[in-house]
Amino acid sequence: MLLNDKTVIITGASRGIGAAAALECARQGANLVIGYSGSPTSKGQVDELIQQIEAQGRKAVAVGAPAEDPDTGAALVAAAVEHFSGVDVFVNNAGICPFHSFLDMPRETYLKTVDTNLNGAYFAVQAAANQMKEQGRGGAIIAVSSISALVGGAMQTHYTPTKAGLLSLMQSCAVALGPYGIRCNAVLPGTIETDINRDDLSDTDKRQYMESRTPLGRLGRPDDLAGPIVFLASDMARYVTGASLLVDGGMFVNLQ
Ligand code: NAD
Ligand code: RM4
Repeated sequence: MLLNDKTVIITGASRGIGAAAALECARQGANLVIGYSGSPTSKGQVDELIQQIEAQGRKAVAVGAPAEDPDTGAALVAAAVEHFSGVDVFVNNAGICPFHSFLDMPRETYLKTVDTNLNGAYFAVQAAANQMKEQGRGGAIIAVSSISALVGGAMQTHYTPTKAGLLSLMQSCAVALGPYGIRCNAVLPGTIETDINRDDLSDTDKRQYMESRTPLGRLGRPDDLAGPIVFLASDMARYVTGASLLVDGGMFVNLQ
């Protein structure tokens, strides 16, 4: 039990990487605050996830609040305080990637992507950090960044800067929050099959290219991220801060 009786907040945890991480945190003994967009579809998925968490003998509450709202972080923290008396781990996972070409990128698509992936995250991390500082027992903050923080994509010019921004945010927050014992790290997933890239990977040529670039021979699954996130959240990583962990089956280093 790496997270016994810890309280973990995860944003965008209705499905995909966030849901897989939430379930593994529960298996490791944590109680969960599940952030989700507030849409009816997400609510149904969250209800199922909560049942799975409760089947592990742990507790979970859901907070429907959009990631782009600067007040969402405070709402998530308030739920953690109300139900579990505080927060030990904050995982910023919510994100969107509406694939689109650069020269005709709609202004709204760009702004929505930056607001959801980065601007909301900034205020959520700030809210979690203030609560952790007040509690005085340290904490762990993890951002789900991306391999796309390090490399570009013609259809991701709105998205990759948000992922680089999250990585940079964790580096600066590691410096700002180290004195309070709050560790800040990033995970950088490669290509993980989820709803975010379902359309993109329905192009067979693109999918085969992504697979062939991956030395471990397959695309990722959401639960491939669960172990790395739990590790960074746990005391096993007590001297790890400001770090970034690629979880990409080797895709990044595969040049030739
Ligand atoms: P996903 O689409 O399955 O999950 C995204 C989650 O974010 C969902 O729960 C969704 O409801 C939530 N979300 C979306 N908009 C939201 C909003 N406005 N407010 C609150 N929640 C919102 O995809 P995923 O792959 O699990 O993505 C999770 C994170 O992982 C994202 O930040 C994504 O950028 C990152 N990531 C994914 C991959 C990949 O290949 N799948 C690679 C690198 C990084
Ligand atoms: C990731 C990476 C993946 C893509 C997802 C949407 O950061 O670029 O290849 O499928 O984003």
